[in-house]
Amino acid sequence: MNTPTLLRRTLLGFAATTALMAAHVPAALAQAAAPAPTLLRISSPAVPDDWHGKMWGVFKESLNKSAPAQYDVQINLNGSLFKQGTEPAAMARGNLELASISAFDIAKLVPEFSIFTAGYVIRDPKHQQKVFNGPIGDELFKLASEKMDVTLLATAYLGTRQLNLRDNRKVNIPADLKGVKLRMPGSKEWLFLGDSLGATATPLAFGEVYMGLKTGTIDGQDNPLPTVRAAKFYEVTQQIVLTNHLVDSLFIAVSNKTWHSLSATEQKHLKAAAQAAAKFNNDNRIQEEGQVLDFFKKQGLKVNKPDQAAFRKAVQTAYDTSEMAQNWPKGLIDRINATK
Ligand code: KDO
Repeated sequence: MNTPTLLRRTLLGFAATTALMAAHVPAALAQAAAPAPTLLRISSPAVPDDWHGKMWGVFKESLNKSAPAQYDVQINLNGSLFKQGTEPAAMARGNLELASISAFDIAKLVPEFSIFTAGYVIRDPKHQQKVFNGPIGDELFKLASEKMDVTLLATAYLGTRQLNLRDNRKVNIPADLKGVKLRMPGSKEWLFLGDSLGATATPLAFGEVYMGLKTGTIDGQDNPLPTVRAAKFYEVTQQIVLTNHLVDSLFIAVSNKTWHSLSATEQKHLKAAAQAAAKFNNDNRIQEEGQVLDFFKKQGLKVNKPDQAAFRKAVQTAYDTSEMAQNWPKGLIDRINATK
């Protein structure tokens, strides 16, 4: 082959390669231009079998439908990403986008919110939804946004807390709990609740409760009954005492950094997903609470109905005379009671 032929072939080859590249450039560019999905990291101490663990699957599904491929939703249960109670700090630092946080978590930074950590304030799940989805919720959620930099998107019913004890002691009134080491989550508001029931409140993280009950480092714990089932506490306890002492809430919260980075439509999708998740949790939990006592009885647990009025009186007296109550906005307790 003489040199001009070689040159011509080389030039032809170069032209072909350039044309091939040009044909692929728009596709490559389009790929590079597609925005990366927004990362939504979720952390919860819930066990996967509990409704407020499963509700995050509903959240993810809802977003996949309303905004396909727009979000990378990462669900971390069992406290595997952040320890129970540390979620608000993680959100503030920008390490976490979403969590379900309790009134107790909020009360640490928003003392007005501690009214919802008090026993026998919220009457039942319906009352809870009315309170938080109305003007009281609006006012207090605004405070949470200002003081914690999170937006509360929906209120999930965690269930009504009951006592669950290792032994079969007779418990009718608060005095019967004297000296009982009752595990509570580790904050002063939780410990106050445990003490107000007449027990000796002992702090312990949720993930350590099963072993604590098994080995006897604690005498009992309090949680809603679906959680007693899902976390298998019934395997290491002998008795349920139906005190109904706290109609408990979890608020689906998103960090304001994430919330304010979203368009109005995106915010609408996120809120709808949180509300669908809460509804799924609430419906299933209420239904389970209506049935689960039979399950415990079949497992050999005693179910004891104590003098609830005596517990209510002791708990309400403790709160009314507490320092905490001084932070409650004037007239709020009456407004909560009047919410129908
Ligand atoms: C618990 O530790 O007893 C508690 O019920 C407290 C709640 O606020 C919430 O953190 C819950 O645990 C976890 O989600 C595990 O169910």
